[in-house]
Amino acid sequence: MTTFLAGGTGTPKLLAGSAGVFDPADATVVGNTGDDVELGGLVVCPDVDTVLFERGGVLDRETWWGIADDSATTHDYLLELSERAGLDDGPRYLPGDRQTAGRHLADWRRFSAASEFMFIGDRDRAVHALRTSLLDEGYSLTEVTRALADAFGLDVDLVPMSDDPVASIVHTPDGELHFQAFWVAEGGDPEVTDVEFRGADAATAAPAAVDAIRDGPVIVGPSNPVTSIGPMLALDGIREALEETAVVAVSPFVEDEVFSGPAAKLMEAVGYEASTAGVAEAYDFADAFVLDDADGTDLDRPVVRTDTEMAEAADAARVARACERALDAVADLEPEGVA
Ligand code: FO1
Repeated sequence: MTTFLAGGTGTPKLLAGSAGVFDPADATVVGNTGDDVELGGLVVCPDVDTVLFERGGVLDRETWWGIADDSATTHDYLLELSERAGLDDGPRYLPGDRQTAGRHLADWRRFSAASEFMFIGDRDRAVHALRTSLLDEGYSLTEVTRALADAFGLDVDLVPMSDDPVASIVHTPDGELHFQAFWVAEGGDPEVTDVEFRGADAATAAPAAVDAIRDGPVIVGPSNPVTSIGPMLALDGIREALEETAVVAVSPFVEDEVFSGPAAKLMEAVGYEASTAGVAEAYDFADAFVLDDADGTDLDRPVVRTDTEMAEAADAARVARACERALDAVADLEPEGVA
């Protein structure tokens, strides 16, 4: 068994080329759900869907989200109708009293379809409609995700981190923004003072996610430590499970340079240095790290170095092999007789 913690593009890119190193049939992928939204009544799970679409062979590899060559008929018509109705001022949050008055899984992340601020392709929207209807039929997000995984012929077991709502809320000097409003609508520009995982205290980690982490070993790909992995760590039981299993983490930084995305700004906002050293502090449960060849950070745990930039599947295979070597280094540290 190997368990991957996935969010954003880092871990999905690693997964895309790791089949020759880690057997997909023995792999579980735990997807972040902190950046999920309910948009126009449909539950959208971006991080789960990137894995779903990548492993299902339909991912748009230009963006690493959404379905390749998807049409935009509904999205474009929604924007046209919104404009004609004078409703083109999105993102339009549902009113405060509606944020917790509908589908429980969508608490604190509800947006109107008026002035739809995220691009949702037509096929992508069908996935969200099916997911939402199955949730409304009473299935858990874990069950629904596995049903979608069957529909896309996935070779890995894909499960969400929780069946309960956890909303990543970015605090700025001008107020709160849901992560998607911060990232998609505001382009990640606002100053960030804090990041909150709303609902995490009351949420339960999905049993399938905790079991997979306990079974281990675990690979944390080069995902954003704050908004991709942070929501998982905020759930009771996940950090404890990680502490008890062999964990290798790939740094999304080369010293203090991040490959892509808002990780640096978000790390600083929650009190970590925006660097590999900061990642090692945030991941105190990690037993070994994979760092870039150009990253000279001195860590207190075993390190395997390689070129960690992943443009092609061959790059991902190289990083996956480095993860395998890092896991071997962890096994060498284990006392005799301990698995
Ligand atoms: N990212 C964008 O930058 N713009 C979009 O319009 C957008 C739409 C979108 C729709 C579905 C989906 O699953 C992901 C989407 N993303 C979009 C990506 C998403 O904002 C983030 O990259 C992830 O949440 C970060 O992990």
